[in-house]
Amino acid sequence: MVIDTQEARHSLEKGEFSPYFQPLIVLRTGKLKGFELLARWKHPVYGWISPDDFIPAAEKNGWIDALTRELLREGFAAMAALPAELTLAVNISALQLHHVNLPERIQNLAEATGFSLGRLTIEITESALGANVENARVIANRLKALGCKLALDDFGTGYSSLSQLRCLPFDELKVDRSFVHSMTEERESRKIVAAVVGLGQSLGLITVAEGVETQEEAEMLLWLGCELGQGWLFGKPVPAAELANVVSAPRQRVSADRSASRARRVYSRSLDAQPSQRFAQLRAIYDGAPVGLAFLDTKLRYISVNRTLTEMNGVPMEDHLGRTVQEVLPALFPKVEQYIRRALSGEVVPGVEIVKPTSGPNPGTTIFVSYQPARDEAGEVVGVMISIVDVTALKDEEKKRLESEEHFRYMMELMPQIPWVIDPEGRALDVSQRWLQMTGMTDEQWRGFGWLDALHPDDRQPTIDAMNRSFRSGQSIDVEYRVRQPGSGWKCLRARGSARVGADGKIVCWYGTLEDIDEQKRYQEELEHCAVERPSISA
Ligand code: G
Ligand code: G
Ligand code: MN
Repeated sequence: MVIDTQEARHSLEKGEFSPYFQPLIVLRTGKLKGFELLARWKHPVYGWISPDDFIPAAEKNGWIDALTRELLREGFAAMAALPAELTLAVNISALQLHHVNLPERIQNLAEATGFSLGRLTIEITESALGANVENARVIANRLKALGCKLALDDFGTGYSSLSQLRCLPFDELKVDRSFVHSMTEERESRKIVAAVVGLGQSLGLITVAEGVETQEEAEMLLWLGCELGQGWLFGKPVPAAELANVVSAPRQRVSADRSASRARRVYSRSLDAQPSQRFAQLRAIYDGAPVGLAFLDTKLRYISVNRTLTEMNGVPMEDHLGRTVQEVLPALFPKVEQYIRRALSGEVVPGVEIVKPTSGPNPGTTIFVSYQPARDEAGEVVGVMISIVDVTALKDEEKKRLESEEHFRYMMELMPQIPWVIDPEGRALDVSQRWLQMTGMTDEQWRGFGWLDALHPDDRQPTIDAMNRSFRSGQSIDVEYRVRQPGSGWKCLRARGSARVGADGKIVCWYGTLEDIDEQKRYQEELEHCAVERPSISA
């Protein structure tokens, strides 16, 4: 569209141009940081004219300074009425950055409206820097001396962006909205945004994402470590009259509970520390863990290992990094490859017990290994996290325990008495195999109160009574009863047992033995028989 210079200047005088303000948000807290001032022109005949049309015309035809002066005057006045911590960002054209009196003019406007320049950020597009970098640098330094901050706008769209970054003392980097907008769909955009945010962080710059339209984009940006966000999600540009409403509007945190995973929330919280500090803290935790830890890339190369793992593998850190598992641990590799590949295909392999091969380091030790896919901000698997615990000592303990249990069982089965264990109410918990042989009961039948079924009906109640007395008093059990022997009638047994008392003074269970007193009984009966007969003889 062709814009007539005369008419534009006339419009400027009539006040048809006005500043609009778009909110900038701190992604981590969701709080309002400030606004970017955007020029708007409402023509009485043509309606809204886009800045993309009139800014180039204003630059070309020499009325950009007049326009900027008008916008800043109104913008500063509007901001002066808002809380002092809110900032204002303004766009400055390439040309203007070469005007030696730019800092002075800005300073005068600020003073006239009572606006502090500590709140001002000057946004410069990378293409704006143009040929005379030296001149731009002098002006930029003077603006900084006045307290202004400098932002590199629309980063990533022009060419030689990286060399521009070196030219001026920038404080902020604004990631162009074309990348932000496609980052949730396009892997390339996402990687570019991640890299730009990383670049900004490593240069100590505040990173700002432009054109944030969805919650998903905001979450991803937060997760990447981007600090500020701007876009329709947080608010469209508004005129000065609506500023107070925007300032007082309630705001939501980006990383609310909807956030995709716990890991992301934990990560965003750890952003409280400076990146370098955070790294040192994590490194200390990582190295100090009593667990071997490693990160492999998709080509099965070690990207990172902790100290514990270097000791477990008997291989120094530097001999791990960049080399594959197969190269570092050739003997172990065939045993673990399948699990690594499963994790790379997205499966969590939570715990595998592996005995180390005799030809590798620490032969014969048993390790317990977990494999977890590592994903990037869009869920794509980018590697595998491995954690390894040496369980050799535990395994040895278990083996010893099993052996000792085995000894005990063997001894029990050889004893003439039949051992048993019952709970404090009389339910059978364990009994020797010989009880089964003797009574013909199956494993299911004797459990609980089932064992009572083997008793002679006349002996059942007296046995229960006697045991209940012991349960109440804690005194030893000592009862006699007859049990059914399939095919050979009744056998007389004597059951004796004592309580095992727990730390709380309560009975945990009862241990006891059964003794075959059949012959003894028969002998006794015979004796009694004799005794009964004897008087009749003597009579
Ligand atoms: O909302 P939007 O259409 O306002 O902005 C279009 C482009 O115009 C953006 O790249 C923005 O940086 C630029 N722009 C908006 N206002 C100004 C201004 O006051 N001065 C300059 N130089 N550029 C502006
Ligand atoms: O100066 P800069 O190029 O950053 O100006 C911001 C531009 O982006 C303006 O044109 C503004 O209207 C536009 N804009 C701001 N937020 C959004 C957004 O969420 N989506 C889109 N598509 N444009 C936006
Ligand atoms: Mn801008």
